[in-house]
Amino acid sequence: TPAYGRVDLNNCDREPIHIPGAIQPHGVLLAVDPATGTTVMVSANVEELLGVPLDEALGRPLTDFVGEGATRAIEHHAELATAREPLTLLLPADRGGALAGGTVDVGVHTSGGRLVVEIESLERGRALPMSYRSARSAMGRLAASTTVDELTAQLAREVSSITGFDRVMVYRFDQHWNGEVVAEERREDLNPFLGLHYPATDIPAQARRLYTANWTRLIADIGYTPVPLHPVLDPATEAPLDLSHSTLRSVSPIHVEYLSNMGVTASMSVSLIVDEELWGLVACHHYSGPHRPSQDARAAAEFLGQVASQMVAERERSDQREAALAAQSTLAKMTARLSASSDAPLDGLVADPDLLRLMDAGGVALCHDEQLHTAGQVPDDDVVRRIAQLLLRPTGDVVASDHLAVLDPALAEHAPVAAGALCIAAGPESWLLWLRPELEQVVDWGGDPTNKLLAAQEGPEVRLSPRKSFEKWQQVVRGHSAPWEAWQADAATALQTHVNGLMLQRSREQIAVAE
Ligand code: BLA
Repeated sequence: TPAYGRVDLNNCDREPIHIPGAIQPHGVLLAVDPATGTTVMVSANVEELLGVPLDEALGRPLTDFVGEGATRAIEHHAELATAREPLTLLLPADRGGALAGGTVDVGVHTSGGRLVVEIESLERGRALPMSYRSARSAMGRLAASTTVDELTAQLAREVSSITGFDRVMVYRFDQHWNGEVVAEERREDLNPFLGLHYPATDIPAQARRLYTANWTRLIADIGYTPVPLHPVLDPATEAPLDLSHSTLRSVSPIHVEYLSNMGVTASMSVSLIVDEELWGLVACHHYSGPHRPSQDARAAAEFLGQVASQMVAERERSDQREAALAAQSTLAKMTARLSASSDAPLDGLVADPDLLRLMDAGGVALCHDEQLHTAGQVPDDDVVRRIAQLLLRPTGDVVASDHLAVLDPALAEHAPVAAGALCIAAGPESWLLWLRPELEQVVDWGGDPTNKLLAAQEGPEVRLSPRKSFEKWQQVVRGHSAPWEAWQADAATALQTHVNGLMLQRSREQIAVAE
């Protein structure tokens, strides 16, 4: 395993980001031995913030740092199983340090058998505390959404108003952990990121794992100097302190580089967890200097993230239902038109523009009695036949692929029109085949003129940026089409059944006429 802070772009997924040995400077960390109640590790800014010289800060009781009242509150809080919520406490004024006499937010958790106490100042008036009433009305607005898109858009709005970040995005993972910005609330003068895609490497596996356990993280000032822990290893175990659940954890330098290249000056993100898996993140950016919402505001954002997470699964199911219903109604119209038309049914079918729309396809091919009928964007006939041959099952099963080149590398060159396909047999010698172009052709990062401008400003020396990420995403998805949905396979089957019935009926009519 590479050491913390010693990784490059190739092994950054192995950086142990949970043991940075340092925190961000907007707070102070004390690790206490619960057996003795005295400090075993402290952050090096303990004198600056709490007035206790570093060389006298170890082996001392909490009262020496925060006074008796606060110590009692902290010890009581530590005993509660539900100690997620931050404590707000008043520190005594009779000692030095920037926090003396002030109101502070205190987070308490255990790690490696130590009681970890994190203290940061509460900047009054920066953020309004989340009241029960405002939480309830925010939940009501989230619940009023009927689709995933509406839900994520509302979540971005709520988190934006609670935290005051310049840009709040909802970032959603796909099955390969690539991501897309699916909702955005931003300061009006900022360029939109909505609809942009990023490769899985931008949020490496160990970070995703950490974000599944700890749901909120903040970088209050991208330009910060990390404050080391003292000593950096726990004297009892020689192990670094695991900061997975710390709110002050110093973040990966590579990620800080990424954010500063983007012009971000402060950042926060909140995990969205569906069925115990990371579904996405609420990602927040600030561009106008340091930004530190109160612990209360962060906890409220996390709470709304949890509420929204629970609504996502339900909205996803209903989105699927809606899409399936819309497909059924399109199908009904198509089949009605087919039945009513006196043309040969297959000619009528291929000419129907709904045939492409039904499946979100770019091209379609129908083969009957060796005859190929096509519509939309399709490759040459022999390529179409080759794709059908690869996917066709005589059993009539629907077979779909969003990456045809893995079935036959020779198909890679046809990806601009046929990266993915869905195929169904419509009879002994006939089949239907829908084709989709590769995703890369569909999504255009430079579509927004401001992003083009941004790209032009970045010199070649910039190795981490949204534009570079987007290019990497394009490489990752090269040759892939958008995935096919289960309801689309169902629609194909329904259509095939209807067309078969119609063909049978027409051939009976022809026989009857001939007799
Ligand atoms: C973490 N990367 C993150 C996080 C986000 C992103 C949201 C969570 C931390 C936070 O809240 O800031 C990615 N942020 C994005 C993306 C957008 C955004 C895609 O705003 C798009 C708009 N990052 C890289 C590369 C590496 C990398 C190439 O781009 C490694 C080589 C690493 N990203 C990386 C690491 C973390 C991270 C290590 C964890 C940071 C930490 O929590 O310590």
